[in-house]
Amino acid sequence: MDDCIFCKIIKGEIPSTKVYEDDRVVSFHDISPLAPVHVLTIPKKHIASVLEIGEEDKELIGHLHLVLQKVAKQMGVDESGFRVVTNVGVHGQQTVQHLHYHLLGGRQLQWEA
Ligand code: D5M
Repeated sequence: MDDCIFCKIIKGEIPSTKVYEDDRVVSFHDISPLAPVHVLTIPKKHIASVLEIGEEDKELIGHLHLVLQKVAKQMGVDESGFRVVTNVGVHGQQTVQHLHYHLLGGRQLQWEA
């Protein structure tokens, strides 16, 4: 997607601080961190949101979850705990239309829906 900011990050057209990358997934620091650890993990395939995940993406999404595990360990929050969030649509306050999972941790989180 030409005008997708996360596709541009994948292509290296926009700088990011990557913490993990493989052939299918990339993880990088959120530009506006809400917690001491705030990493975004995205599929390299452009999928707009959870609503757009297809049957053909099941293996990719499973792999992405294993990457979330790796990133949590790498960032040192696996023992203390963390949160994984993916926002969808207007009420979900999704601002970037490329599927992304926020990994938040490094402090006690509160639940505010
Ligand atoms: O979250 C979108 C998130 O994407 C939000 O927390 C800011 C982050 N963001 C936006 N642009 C960048 C760049 N260039 N680098 C890193 N992080 C970025 P949402 O769930 O859609 O509200």
